[in-house]
Amino acid sequence: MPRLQPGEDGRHHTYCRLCEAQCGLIAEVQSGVIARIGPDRDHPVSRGHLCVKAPGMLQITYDEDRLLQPMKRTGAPGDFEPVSWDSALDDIAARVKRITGRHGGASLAGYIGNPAAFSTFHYAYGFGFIGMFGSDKFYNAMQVDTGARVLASDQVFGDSGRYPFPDLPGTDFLMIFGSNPIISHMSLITTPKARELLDGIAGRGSVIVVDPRRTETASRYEHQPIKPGGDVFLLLGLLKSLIEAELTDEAFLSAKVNGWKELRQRVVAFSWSDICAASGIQEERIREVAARFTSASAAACYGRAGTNRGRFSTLANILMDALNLATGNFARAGGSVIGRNPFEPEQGARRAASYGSKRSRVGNLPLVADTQPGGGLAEEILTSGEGQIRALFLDSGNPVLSYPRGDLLEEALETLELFVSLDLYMNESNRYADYILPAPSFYERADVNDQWAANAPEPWVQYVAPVIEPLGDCRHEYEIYDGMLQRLEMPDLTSVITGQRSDFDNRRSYLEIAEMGLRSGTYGDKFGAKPEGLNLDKLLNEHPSGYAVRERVDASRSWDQITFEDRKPRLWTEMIESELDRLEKEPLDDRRLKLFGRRLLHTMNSWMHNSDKVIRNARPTLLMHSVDAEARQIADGQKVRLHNRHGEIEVQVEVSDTVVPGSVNYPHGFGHRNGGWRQANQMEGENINLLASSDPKDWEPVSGNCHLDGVPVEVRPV
Ligand SMILES: Nc1nc2c(c(=O)[nH]1)N[C@H]1C(S)=C(S)[C@@H](COP(=O)(O)OP(=O)(O)OC[C@H]3O[C@@H](n4cnc5c(=O)[nH]c(N)nc54)[C@H](O)[C@@H]3O)O[C@H]1N2
Ligand SMILES: Nc1nc2c(c(=O)[nH]1)N[C@H]1C(S)=C(S)[C@@H](COP(=O)(O)OP(=O)(O)OC[C@H]3O[C@@H](n4cnc5c(=O)[nH]c(N)nc54)[C@H](O)[C@@H]3O)O[C@H]1N2
Ligand code: SF4
Ligand SMILES: [Mo]
Repeated sequence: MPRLQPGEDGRHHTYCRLCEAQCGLIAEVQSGVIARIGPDRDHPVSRGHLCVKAPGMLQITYDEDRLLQPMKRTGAPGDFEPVSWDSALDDIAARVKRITGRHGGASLAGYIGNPAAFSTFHYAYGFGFIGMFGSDKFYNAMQVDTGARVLASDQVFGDSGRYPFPDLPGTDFLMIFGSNPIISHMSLITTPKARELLDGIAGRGSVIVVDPRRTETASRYEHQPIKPGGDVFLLLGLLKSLIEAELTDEAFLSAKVNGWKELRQRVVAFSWSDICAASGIQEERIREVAARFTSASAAACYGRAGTNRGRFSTLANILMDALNLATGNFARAGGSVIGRNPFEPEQGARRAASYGSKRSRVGNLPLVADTQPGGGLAEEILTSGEGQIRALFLDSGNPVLSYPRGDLLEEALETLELFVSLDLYMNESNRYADYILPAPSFYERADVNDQWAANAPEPWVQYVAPVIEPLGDCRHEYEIYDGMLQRLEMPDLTSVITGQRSDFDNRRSYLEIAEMGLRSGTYGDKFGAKPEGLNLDKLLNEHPSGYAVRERVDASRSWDQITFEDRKPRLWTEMIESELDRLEKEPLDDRRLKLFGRRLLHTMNSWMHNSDKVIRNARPTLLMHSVDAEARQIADGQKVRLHNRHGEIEVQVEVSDTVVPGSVNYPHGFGHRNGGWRQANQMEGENINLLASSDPKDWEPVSGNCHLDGVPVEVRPV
């Protein structure tokens, strides 16, 4: 069957690029318009799975509030008028030239947000653009999302870009810390079948969900409630139990792992009374779980968003790695594994660990994976001196809602000499921009699921063409960056990234970056030398639903992904030692309520709220335990004021014993008032990040991660 052209009537193979599951989809085009989004039952892994957000994205694509023309600011924040691409790009290029001429390349910054993670090599060319001016001001959502895991990987495995994940199809005993996969569909693991795989594990053994809330996932499996931020103590307790019961494989640990002896010594020194008080879990229970972990034939522990934004999240992630290693479950089928990126050479890229070699200008924090601490963006803009940010390129992000103290960031954004945003909408952040340049939704874009295959227990690759051509005057982000470079008489991005010269007239697309990686990578055709291997054409034409490169991840090859010379994980580094010292000194604060977050099935961070399909059932409420509600004379459904020294918001209470006493819970990404998304503006809900601190002293010092879960707050009836 000949392949359909973009916009041609018929059934188009595509996949969802909203979350890591990347479900295979069929888009039905009628009269040039996408009429329906349905599941692709032929997808080798998702086999028909999808959620409400993929069809929701169809509404977003055709949303009348979406921007389809370049917009230029004409007055107050939010006042824009449409302009031509030429006038926008000419003016932006001239201003970039003037600013970098006067203040140097370091005055340019880029923030690239979450949706770009699912757009092929988007970070590479977005940050590549900023880098071409000599700037290292790269910002993204890392310090509100993955930062602690990224730093843990740098320390333990020598590579900030590789993440261990549980080999779910073979696991018998899984401990999940701070993740709610029934709603989020998993993160830093790529699988569209989370529920099916977790059900399988529960059938063979156990799934224990460690969470301060009895989440949708926790109530389906075995719930272990914990105090917000208590994970690091529970993990110390689990390791201590194993050591005391002599259940660790000491011969293996001394042969295959560096630093266990030193870590072991420090772990046993923590007292049971501190461990139990800080986690809220009894010693017997911790010992029981540790014994079950070791007796399972294959076990793994895994942590995500909820173990990334606390006071000691990096250490918690490192202790999870230690638990997997100490029980012999690392690199074992059904254990904790590290997969291979099909877009990297066979041996895996050998990245030099860069941690600590650079620090931020404001706050003097060590950069993790060469990324600036996102919570410091406002101060970097406002603090004068060398390297002050004068121009910002905000691409696929909404930091006014996603990072702490958006109110301060709003003030800073308004002082920029140049602020350019690439987005589908006017949001709470880019309403301060000089220009908003309209980008296509993923249904209007070709993509290949590049890096994510590395995190898949059942790895596949898929390459899809656009279902329809970009609507209106939208342009792919890649083309927008190149359009500016061309006007500045600089080389185009692909030639810079691939090292292969081309010129603007026969410019090579971003897909060529993927093509080069795929063909030279593990599963590639080696440019013809291995004819049975893959290239993009073959993927598109012979495997339109995606191609499973292996049935299962090769667990034993996880060792090869460790980039230290001796291929041994490290459990003892200067950073680990200093974090343990800090942990010993940190006083327990049980006086105030601790605020932590949740995700709703029917929302996507801060931005899909203009689709009634998506938000139909999304009503944010403050969950509060009955004990805490009674103590404050607060009734179910009542309006309360939530406040601390950073800010205050008024929200509605839902008295619920699903949260642990002493804590309250509210979803993030709300608080729309004045974006261009009219329906979202009407929604109930407030921005909880107004209560989070934007002061670097309050963040995790080693990672620069913002403290978003476990934030002390007071709650009073209004
Ligand atoms: N308190 C609290 N805060 C949190 C979290 C939490 O759990 N609790 N979660 C954090 C997490 S995990 C994340 S990832 C961040 C997300 O934070 P950000 O990445 O800063 O923001 P998003 O809400 O993802 O907003 C994405 C923007 O990209 C636009 N967009 C969508 N698709 C495209 C596209 O293809 N191209 C372009 N150019 N634009 C596009 C949308 O219109 C929207 O304006 O939020 C974080 N903030
Ligand atoms: N429906 C939907 N799906 C999404 C998203 C979305 O916005 N909506 N966002 C996507 C993105 S960007 C990401 S990063 C992933 C994230 O996916 P997940 O990592 O699964 O994140 P969450 O669903 O926020 O779950 C975090 C859990 O941590 C718990 N938690 C909070 N504090 C603590 C703590 O101190 N200790 C422990 N043990 N638990 C704690 C919370 O109660 C919550 O249940 O989801 C993705 N999928
Ligand atoms: S789970 Fe939902 S949002 Fe995630 S990829 Fe699948 S359809 Fe898209
Ligand atoms: Mo995220």
